Amino acid sequence: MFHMFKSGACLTRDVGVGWRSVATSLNYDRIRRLVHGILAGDRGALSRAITLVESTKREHHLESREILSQVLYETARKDTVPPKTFRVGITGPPGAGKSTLIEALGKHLTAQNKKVGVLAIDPSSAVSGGSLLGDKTRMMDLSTSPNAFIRPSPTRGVLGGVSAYTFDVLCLTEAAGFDITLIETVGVGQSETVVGDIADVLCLVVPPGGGDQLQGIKKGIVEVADLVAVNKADGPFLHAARNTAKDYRDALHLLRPRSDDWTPEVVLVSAIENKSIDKLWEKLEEFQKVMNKKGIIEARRRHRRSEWLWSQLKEELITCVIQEEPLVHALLEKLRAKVILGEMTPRAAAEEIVQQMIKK
Ligand SMILES: Nc1nc2c(ncn2[C@@H]2O[C@H](COP(=O)(O)OP(=O)(O)OP(=O)(O)O)[C@@H](O)[C@H]2O)c(=O)[nH]1
Ligand SMILES: [Mg+2]
Repeated sequence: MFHMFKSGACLTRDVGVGWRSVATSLNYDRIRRLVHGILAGDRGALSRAITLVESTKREHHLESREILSQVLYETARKDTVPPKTFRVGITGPPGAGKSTLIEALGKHLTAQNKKVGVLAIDPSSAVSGGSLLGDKTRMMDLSTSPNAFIRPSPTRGVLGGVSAYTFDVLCLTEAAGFDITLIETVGVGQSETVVGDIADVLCLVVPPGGGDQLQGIKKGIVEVADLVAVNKADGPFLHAARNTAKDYRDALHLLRPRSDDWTPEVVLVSAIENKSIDKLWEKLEEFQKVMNKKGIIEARRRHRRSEWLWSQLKEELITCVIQEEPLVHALLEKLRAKVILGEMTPRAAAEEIVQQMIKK
């Protein structure tokens, strides 16, 4: 059932046929051009490669996998410890000003000649079409900078699949030299843990509001935040923003910090008026410095890569083998009925299915 990979011979699957090894004629010229382009920082090549990653066509998927493996080979050779790349997760409730803040922070960084990538993970996009187009227009100024690369990440509707998919895009943007990545996600439900899987630091953006506001924000997000930015600290909102900042400081004070090396802080900012954006970046950089000094960012990345392997393997096995192997699928349906009726334990059913798969 399992085959070795060789260039041009890839593991693939055809619906209803199961796993098989086929010699696929990939467009190696295009692959070579794109890999060179990406490594040289060519944004056009980067965009085209990301389109291949996003494509649902089989040959595009295989090409993107080849591009990624070549790009990773090159970047891994040049990788430094601690990593020079920095992945900043920006989460928070809808309308808190995340996109506006990313634009302000992005402009602050590109003005210093830093290269910034912007990715958006939008768990709602699969259902509603999402607000990604809106985000792109909101980041109009930043998107014209040659030092910025903005790419919304459409999700495939499966939260578990988001991080690995976005991770592929991240590998490409970093290989193209965009060392700082700002990743936006709406802090509802599970998405903040998804961004937590990718980001080195998590910044929670909140709008001004009374105590009720704080209650409305999932406690879980506050627990995993490394920094809280109270946005819209301007005009008529200034007073409320100061109160909100105090509420968060009090709340954070009661929580046990996630790391012994970092105590989360609250920063008052105004993305629209560009106030304290420099201070926010200073704090983020301080986090990076402190964590890198102890090797924590690299250690966390390694741990997560290993975790991803397991979750991807599970996902691949389930979709590729069970769903597309008719016999195993039929067995699954049969045993599922027994499990539902309580005639068989889920564990025994799973074991029997795996035994069948191994025998094939
Ligand atoms: N007064 C004020 N308004 C702001 C500020 N930042 C953002 N806004 C406004 O808040 C609204 C939402 O801003 P966005 O940046 O789209 O917020 P978001 O968190 O990205 O929203 P979603 O992506 O839809 O969750 C817009 O009308 C912004 O103009 C700020 O610093 N001050
Ligand atoms: Mg937004």
